[in-house]
Amino acid sequence: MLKLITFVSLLVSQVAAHGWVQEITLGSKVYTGFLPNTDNAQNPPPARIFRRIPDFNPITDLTRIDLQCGGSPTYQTAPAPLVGQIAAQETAKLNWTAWPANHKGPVLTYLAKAPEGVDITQWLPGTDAVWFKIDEVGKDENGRWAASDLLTAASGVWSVKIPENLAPGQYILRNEMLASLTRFLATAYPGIQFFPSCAQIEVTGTGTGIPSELVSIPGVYTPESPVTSKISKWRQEG
Ligand SMILES: [Cu+2]
Repeated sequence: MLKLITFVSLLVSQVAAHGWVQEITLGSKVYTGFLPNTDNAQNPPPARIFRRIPDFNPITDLTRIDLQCGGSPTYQTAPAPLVGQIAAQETAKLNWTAWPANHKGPVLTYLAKAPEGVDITQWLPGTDAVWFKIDEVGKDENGRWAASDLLTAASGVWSVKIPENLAPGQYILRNEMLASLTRFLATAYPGIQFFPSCAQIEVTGTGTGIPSELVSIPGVYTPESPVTSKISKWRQEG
């Protein structure tokens, strides 16, 4: 009987516990996130700098375009109407809603620069190779994972510095939680849950840097990637 109660309560906590970015601070400026539960109930939804998401459910199919900025087969994301402002070498602080302790994995952050002459409020990258990673945190020396241990220790705020030599322009800032659930420790694809969140930002400064190696999303992860196959091994090794 005790086992049954524990199982049921775990189910309940999982349903309640996925999340989204509820607020972002760019330098010293604060912007509300896209809040799926309330924003989707309004028509039109409130204007945000974040691309819309349907709910708090994860992406697990790595071939779906929804891996880029969220979405589902019946609800596609879209460019957002607003753009946040941040200077190169300032820090973006992404405030996630409470993250479940059993959803452990790395946290990654990518940027994609809107092509010259294209307004980011109209831009959908599709499967073009436009993304580069600016931050990745896995497991620290004490065995604490970025998600959820380090995130929770930082009160749900994930901080990422915008590279100091980054060329100015409009970018999609894509912050992503990966989770392998303790109780569903998978050994094959699909097993990892992906939670991407995309904010539109205007980076200012005098930098000139743009990486030459760019990846596509979807595309960067495959079922054979270390993070998506042999998941229990990944969890052990970090
Ligand atoms: Cu989950």
